[in-house]
Amino acid sequence: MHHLGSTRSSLKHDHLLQTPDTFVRIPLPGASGVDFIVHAGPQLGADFTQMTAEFSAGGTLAAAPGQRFVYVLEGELGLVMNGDRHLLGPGGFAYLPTGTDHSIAAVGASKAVLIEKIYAPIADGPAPAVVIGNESSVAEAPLMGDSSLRVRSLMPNTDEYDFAVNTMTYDPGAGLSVVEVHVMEHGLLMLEGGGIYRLGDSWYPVEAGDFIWMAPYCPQWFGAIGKKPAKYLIYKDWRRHPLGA
Ligand code: UGY
Ligand code: MN
Repeated sequence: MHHLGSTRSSLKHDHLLQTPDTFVRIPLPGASGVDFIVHAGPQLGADFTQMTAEFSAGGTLAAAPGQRFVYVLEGELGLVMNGDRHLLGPGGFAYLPTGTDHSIAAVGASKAVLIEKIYAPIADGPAPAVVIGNESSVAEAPLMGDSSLRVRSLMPNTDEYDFAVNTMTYDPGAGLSVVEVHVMEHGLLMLEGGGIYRLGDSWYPVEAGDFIWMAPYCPQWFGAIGKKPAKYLIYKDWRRHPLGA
């Protein structure tokens, strides 16, 4: 069914809402047994790439073009590094700095968020290190004192890291306390529940499975609607001077 050409997907100069009915799967060089949905990249105006990687059993990724962050949505990925094998199940994540010698292979059919970014070094700054974890063991913090809106920071918040990846969980009825307008861009995947997202001058109903890109300074607000919490995974560039100095 083609719904006569209608979709909730919308592309505007400062944001993209991409809903699953419009996802197109492509192969990428060097990967095998993996379909990629490219949500954001330089073609969109983004300074990072965010993809969903859909693995068949045994599927493998190619080497990363820069830093790589992987977050498992479904199934299980085997990450091999320095002779050690780490099994990442749902909620498992890994941050691999540029040049980290590693391989990633799916144990069975699996799905993961893949975020890649060219590193922005700071003069004489320390180098970032590998991070491996599971979201379930990261403590939640209320956003600006609001316990109905909880944030988990998956990346260390120190100068060596030039991006952040957080999950945000909203109880039904909870919302951002302000319309944010900020220099950082965002890549966002709705993981659970739904609500209304304001992006620029548009208000959209959103639900689990939707992807959103927000350009720098895109006005943004979210309110959760429904009987269960809404949750999303959100990327932002972080801790870098806007002049790149
Ligand atoms: O981290 C953030 O900027 C986050 N509060 N933005 C958002 O949820 N749209
Ligand atoms: Mn924001």
